This record gives sequence, structure tokens and C-alpha cells, in this order.
Amino acid sequence: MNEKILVIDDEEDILKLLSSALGSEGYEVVTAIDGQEGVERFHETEPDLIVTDVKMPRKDGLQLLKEIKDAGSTNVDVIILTGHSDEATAIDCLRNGAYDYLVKPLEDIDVLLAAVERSLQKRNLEIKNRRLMKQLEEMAIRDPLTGLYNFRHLQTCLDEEVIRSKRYGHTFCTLMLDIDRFKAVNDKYGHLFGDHVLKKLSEISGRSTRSADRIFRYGGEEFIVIMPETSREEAVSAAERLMEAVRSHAFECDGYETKITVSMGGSLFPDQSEDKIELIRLADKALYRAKESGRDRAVFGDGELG
Ligand code: GH3
Ligand code: MG
Ligand code: MG
Repeated sequence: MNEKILVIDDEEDILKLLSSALGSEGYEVVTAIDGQEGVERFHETEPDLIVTDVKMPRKDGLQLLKEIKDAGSTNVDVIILTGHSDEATAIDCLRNGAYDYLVKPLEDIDVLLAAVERSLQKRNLEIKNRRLMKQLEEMAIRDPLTGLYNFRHLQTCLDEEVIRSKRYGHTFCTLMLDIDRFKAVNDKYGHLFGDHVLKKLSEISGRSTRSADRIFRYGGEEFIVIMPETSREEAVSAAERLMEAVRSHAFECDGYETKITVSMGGSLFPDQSEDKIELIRLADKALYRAKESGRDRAVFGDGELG
């Protein structure tokens, strides 16, 4: 896709000259005849770069630059065109975040084209870097097999949830979930089938919980669900819904098919625990009791859930 350049100048001849030079380089050109119209066009067309005159009626180049930077558009570079007598203003523009300035009349249009090319290359690189940073940040908090949040992110989210709960006086719930007799599934159908079950189970968990709930892969075949602003009763029905969704699903892969069940241990903050360590320890203990008492069930802190 061609990059879009917004050219702003109150002199029609210059506007035409720049448009045709940039257009013949393959850029998409949008024009405006003063700073006021420039700001409007900027919002309408979301250009990749702005080339603007400084001295213009209604709104000058410096005002335009400030408005655009204030709007949080740090992505878009602004190249300033200035007359000899306005160089002080042009420097003011540089101080306010302009990318470059060129003095009119332009002796050689190639000087402008080179500045445009440089700015767009820099911008593309910045966009690419930002995307990579975002991917890295995502990778740091996700489990690669299931795409769920990982153990490390659980610690961060629990800290946040504890603070929120204390501040607003809400109760939140932690559910620890463990697949029943998963070793046997691996032994019977193979490790790849087991991986498929883990992936499918994370999808089912996502579908069966509320959008505010967050799901983490805690360990091998153990997941944790954090349910913000959730009472014991709400957690009971959420756990039952999730267990039923798992029970009724036929896990299919590579010609094999099986059903599984899960056991769960739940704990509440602040009702049953004083900090995140105790919260997890209590959920773990409850999960152990769910396993001990026959699996395919949920135990909540000190009692049976459903
Ligand atoms: P229980 O009902 O007591 O939980 O029995 P279980 O067999 O599920 O428990 P156990 O702790 O004995 O076994 C857990 C199994 O989970 C063993 C391990 O191979 C399997 N597992 C852990 N992580 C993965 C994984 O990433 N992929 C696959 N396929 N299996 C995994
Ligand atoms: Mg298990
Ligand atoms: Mg386990």
C-alpha cells in the first residue's frame, strides 16, 4: 500500500508542485490550503507523513504541529517548509517535535523527496519495532502450548487482584483445576494427543468462564482461573458449568477420541486467605481433597462446592 502524505500550503502553486512531485514518486497525496484545514484532513485521512508550510492564515504550521503532537500522534512525522525570514519559527517547530525543516524556495525538489523517504523509513522501522516489542511482551506472559497466561503472569495478576480487592472491598475467587488421571490419557493415546487435550481444555475453559475471568497454565496439566468480584455462590456455579463443559466434550485427535474429567479446588480472597500465597495454598489443599474424595468434583476451601 502506498504511503499517504498530507501536504499543507496556502500557496496554490507550491501545493501543485509538491503534490505532483510526491505523486510521481508513487505516494498518495492529500492536500490542505491552511493549518485549520490541515488539522481536519489529518484526522480524516490519517496520513503517514505531513509536509507543511509555516506561515499560513487561520492556523500556522507551529500551531498545527502542536495540535497534532497533543493528539498523541507521535507516529506521524512533520516536515516544515519555511521562508528565509521564518527560520526562527522553523527552529521552534523542531523544538516542538518537527522531524525536519526545508527552506523555500526549494532549490531542488530531490532534497524534499530525500527527507520524505528518510522519515517514512524511520517510521516503518519504529512501527516494526513496536510490533516486535508487543510480541515479546505477549510471549513473556503466555504459555506457548495453550496460549493461556503463564505462571509468571499469574503472580502479577494475583498481586493486582489483591490490591483491587482491598481497595474496593470485593471478594475474588481462585479456582485450581487439574485433569483427572491425565497420565493414563498420555499412556494410552500418546503425548501429542495429551497436548491436544490441554489445548482444547484451555479453549473450553475460556468459553465457559466470563470475559473478566483470567485463565493461567499453572503447571503441566493444572490451570488456575482468577475470577474477580466473585462470591462463593457465583464461583460454585462457574465451577459446575466448567466441569460439565469438560465432561460433555469428546476430545478427538488423530483418530482417537476420549472424554475426561477435571477436579477443582477453590479459595476466596479475603474471606479465606490473607495473601496470595495462602490463597493458592488453600486452593491446592482443596484440590487435593477433591482428588481424595473421588475426582470430577470441586471443593471450596473448607467444604464441597456443588
Ligand atoms: P490425578 O487425577 O491424580 O491428577 O492423576 P494424573 O495422572 O492426572 O496426575 P499425575 O500428576 O500422576 O500426572 C500428570 C500427567 O500430566 C503426567 C504428565 O505426563 C502429564 N503432563 C504434564 N504436562 C504435560 C504436557 O505438556 N503435555 C502432555 N501431553 N502431558 C503433560
Ligand atoms: Mg492430574
Ligand atoms: Mg497434576
